[in-house]
Amino acid sequence: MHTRMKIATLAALAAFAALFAQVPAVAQDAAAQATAPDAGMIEAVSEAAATEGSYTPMAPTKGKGMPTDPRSDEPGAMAKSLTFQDQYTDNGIYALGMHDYILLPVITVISLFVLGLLLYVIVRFNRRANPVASKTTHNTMIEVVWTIVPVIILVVIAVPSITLLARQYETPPAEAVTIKATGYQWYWGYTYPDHGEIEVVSNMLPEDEAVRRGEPGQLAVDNRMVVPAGVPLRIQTTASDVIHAFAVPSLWFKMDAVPGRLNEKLLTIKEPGVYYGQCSELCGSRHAYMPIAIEALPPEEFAAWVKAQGGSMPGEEAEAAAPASEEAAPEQVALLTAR
Ligand SMILES: [Cu+2]
Repeated sequence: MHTRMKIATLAALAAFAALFAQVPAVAQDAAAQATAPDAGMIEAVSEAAATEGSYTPMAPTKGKGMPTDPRSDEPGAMAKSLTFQDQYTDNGIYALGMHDYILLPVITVISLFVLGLLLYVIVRFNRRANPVASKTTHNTMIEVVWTIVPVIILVVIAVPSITLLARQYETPPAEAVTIKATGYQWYWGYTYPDHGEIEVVSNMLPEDEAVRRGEPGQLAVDNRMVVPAGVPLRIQTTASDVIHAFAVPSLWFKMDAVPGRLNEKLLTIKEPGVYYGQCSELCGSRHAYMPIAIEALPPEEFAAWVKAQGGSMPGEEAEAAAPASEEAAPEQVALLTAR
């Protein structure tokens, strides 16, 4: 039973991979039509953003934080497009290691073993080769082996699997930088409660504009979610209309964004870079056109970006709080006049 399920899983994986390989081409055709009317608006927004501050969007590194096009000329592009993206978080590296060094070998060995058994039975025990069938019904040794071996295999898989599950539920530390991602039909909004309530509205760039900027089509956005690298982030997700999901494959991060609910998860990006993702919950007609682009910057550059957005770093809250004391002034005035 166990081995049959494994084969079924493998077949499903293969079918899924084949399906996945076709998606970009279909999506691109649709995008060309769907995004055309928004082009002017997005252009205007991005130009306004560019003139605001000293921050210049980071150029993405080819093959990092983005899927690989199987049709590209890069060596090994086809193989790379069939598996996971390179990982840039500890959990991602752990999970991908588990996939590459435990799950895939186990699946392969079991599949080949079962295939071998089937071929052996077909050749050795067909009616012609074996006219008088054996009446054997039980073999204690074989029954013990085919019970114990699958148990051992499952335990071998369970240990790293449960470890990974526990790691993914790790609570963000108190000093983590909070960023709240809100899903809208059909774009993302990012707010920074620790940084003077900066709000970033992030819309997909039209295909030709993305290509002009050297970014992957369908994944590039006008305003990215900018975060510090190497620092624990408390990513919160919610939605304003329907359920969306905030997912970035190269960071091993996926979390539902549900209206009326605040989900929270720890994310620590190991190194600076641009990491692309997509909404991963069917959320309506433009579900495919609300990509996510995270730009992880060294902490000093992140602070500069915060300044450019008109926000403040947590240490500078004293300055920001100064005008608030003026609000208290009328009471003081009242006290003074009462004397
Ligand atoms: Cu969505």
